[in-house]
Amino acid sequence: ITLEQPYRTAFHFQPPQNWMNDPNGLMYYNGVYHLFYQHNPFGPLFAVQMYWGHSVSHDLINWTPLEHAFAPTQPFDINGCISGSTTILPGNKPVILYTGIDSQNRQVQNVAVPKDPSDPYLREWVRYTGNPVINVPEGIQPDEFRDPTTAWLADDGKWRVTIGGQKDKAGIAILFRSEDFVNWTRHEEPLYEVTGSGMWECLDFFPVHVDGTNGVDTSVTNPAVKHVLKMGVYDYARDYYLIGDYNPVKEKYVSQDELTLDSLRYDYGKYYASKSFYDPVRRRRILMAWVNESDSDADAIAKGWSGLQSFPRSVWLDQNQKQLVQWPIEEIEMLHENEVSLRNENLEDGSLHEILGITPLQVDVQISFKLTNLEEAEILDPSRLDPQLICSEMDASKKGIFGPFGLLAFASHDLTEQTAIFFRVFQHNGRYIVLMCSDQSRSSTRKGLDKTTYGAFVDIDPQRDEISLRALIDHSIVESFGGGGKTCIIARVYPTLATRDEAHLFAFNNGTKSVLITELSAWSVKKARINIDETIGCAD
Ligand code: DQQ
Repeated sequence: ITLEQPYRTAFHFQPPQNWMNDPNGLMYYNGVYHLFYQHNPFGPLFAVQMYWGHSVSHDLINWTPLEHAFAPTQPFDINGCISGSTTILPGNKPVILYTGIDSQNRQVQNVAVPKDPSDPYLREWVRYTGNPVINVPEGIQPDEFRDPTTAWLADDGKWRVTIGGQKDKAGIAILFRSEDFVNWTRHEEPLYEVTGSGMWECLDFFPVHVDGTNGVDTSVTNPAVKHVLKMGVYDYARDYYLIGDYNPVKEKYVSQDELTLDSLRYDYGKYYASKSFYDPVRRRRILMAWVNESDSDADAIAKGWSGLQSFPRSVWLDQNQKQLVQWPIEEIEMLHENEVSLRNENLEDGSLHEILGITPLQVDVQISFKLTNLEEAEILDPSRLDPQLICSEMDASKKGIFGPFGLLAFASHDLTEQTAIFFRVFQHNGRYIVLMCSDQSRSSTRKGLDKTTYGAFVDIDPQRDEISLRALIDHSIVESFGGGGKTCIIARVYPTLATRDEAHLFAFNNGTKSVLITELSAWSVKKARINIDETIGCAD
């Protein structure tokens, strides 16, 4: 039997079947990239008793599925092998530190090492018999202590690791130290804490160069780096991050800005439980995250699967040192074909330009716009500054002056179905401000889907800079990068009309002022070999 699977992806990672959530233990080891992930092998819905799925790759594009790395079988993880990270110890020795839910439902931290370090794929992992290596600290609830980061080594020769938790409604990054990776001592003070922010999970803590796009290995601390602390804020299911300075002697992290609901996020759409790792081959830091479904449990059961990983992104500090920049890893070019391009085309009010010659459901598209006479731009209503709210109220159908302009993805020929990724430019406090939206309100004729529209500002100056958008479109996901990766938005969509040969991709302008497309390039993206399992194929 061939199953109809219109929403399975061509180049976004997903397991052969069933439920997947967080990426775990990302690493590069002896020529191979490893991705572990939270997996429920028994069905397409979340289950507490998680397994660690495991796939390997030579290029971060094609992935080979292996046996599970961990199943919940030991007293220290019998109720679930939940999230964790890898650290490469001196002598090129990988070790996993992960959270187990023990027989008394406590979240404890366990270590595991490869059974045979010379196995190129590190198929089997041995859990240390002395686990757990870290028990729930005093004053922390037993179910609020999880997801150890990759550890870092300080000049005193001791490893540090931070683990998320909460204390009296404050989110905390609890800090531990160890000389041998087995005996860990808690540092009295957390690395960082924020009153009232609730439980933090899936922390990530890493250095970024103050200058340039190269990544930095996790243990590096020197004046040429800043440190990023990322927290998964459980109450909002959002990954927020801070930029600041880490002092390993004082054992304190000092952030440039405070954490609020308006703080920086890697992605303003569906994107959670992210994790980064340093890739020594191309000297970059790579970021991946869990992208949840927007359809229902019943739909997941019908599909037989749930959850994607975001396409791997390189991440670095913006020149202004105030935010990060993310960009799809260059390996995507291996999958490019049928390049089409266009230069200097004016888009008048109400115009649509169809991008032909590509496969609209598997495409990588980049477009840049130039605007002139900006002084005619609308004034932003100072009482409505929430970008997501502006995007939902002023959706792609609402005409403005500069904008909405951008792309219509997953579009049916009559535009009944369309996912609009677009910009608007406003005047605000004597300057120009660029808003980026991903409007899912017309993405499908189906009911019962989460069609929330997302939005965020893009920190560019439209007087000086062109406004660029890149979108990775893949059957039921669109990852959008505004301003060269300064603002990112992932959305999940489930079109019913815009499928197979019926889908279209357009550039559009629905603002009264015309905008100039300075450059457009688009490529069809070939199907990657991801966890190919012949029991569940696409109909084609
Ligand atoms: N998912 C894991 C936890 C983590 C949560 C359980 C975040 O370790 O805190 O599957 O999505």
